[in-house]
Amino acid sequence: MRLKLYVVHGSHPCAAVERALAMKGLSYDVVEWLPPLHAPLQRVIFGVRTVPGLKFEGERLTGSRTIMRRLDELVPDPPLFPRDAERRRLVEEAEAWGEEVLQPVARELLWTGLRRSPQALVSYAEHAKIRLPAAAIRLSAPLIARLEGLLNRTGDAVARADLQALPGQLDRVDRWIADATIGDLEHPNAADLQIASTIRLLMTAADVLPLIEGRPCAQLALALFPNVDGTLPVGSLPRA
Ligand SMILES: N[C@@H](CCC(=O)N[C@@H](CS)C(=O)NCC(=O)O)C(=O)O
Repeated sequence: MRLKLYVVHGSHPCAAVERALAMKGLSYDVVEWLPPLHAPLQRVIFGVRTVPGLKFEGERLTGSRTIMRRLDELVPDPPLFPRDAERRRLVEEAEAWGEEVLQPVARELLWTGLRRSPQALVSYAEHAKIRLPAAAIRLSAPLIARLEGLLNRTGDAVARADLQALPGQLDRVDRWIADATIGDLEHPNAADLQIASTIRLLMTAADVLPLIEGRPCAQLALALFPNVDGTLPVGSLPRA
């Protein structure tokens, strides 16, 4: 079976799906888009504008949660969802929250910060497959950050609200680690991947890092996603 994964370098839901593919031992080809061009291209191929997208044997799937479920059907071991019904319910609840509530926070904060510090975009492209000269990224960064800000409906007011809400959201994640809904490093589940990929990306923002470091969720994020490109310098985000 030949799988083709459509991604944007640095996208956290793409990182979550790539980790799931690796856990399942599935090999796959990667098609990497340049943001924000991925939006129209994904729309043509998949009918929706977001990454990740997965194509294989006539199937076209988008959405990290949909893809995780299909991967679990294709290769049941190791499972991404517990087999016990009650445990599965708890993991699905955490996963849904991770996708719907926490995942957008990373996009909103980073694109807001990158509007103030567009040159930092070079660091987020460090290990991208599409090798663009740093000078070209620097030149296009202000426009990309502006377009992505619009696409993600973000700006200073959104970022301020996100920063205010984040400590409470991280407390919630730490409680899930404490009650073992997530946090089993030997057997990460879909909620681990969904939540930890977002927290890891948030940790690249120097204004956000102090809210996260030292917490159990920081350890989880670093363990599951040790290598993530990018550094958003201090002062890129408005104060909460
Ligand atoms: N929540 C969905 C959507 C993911 C998503 O929004 N991906 C971003 C990149 S991190 C994207 O494709 N944004 C482009 C857009 O909103 O048009 C998922 O987990 O698959």
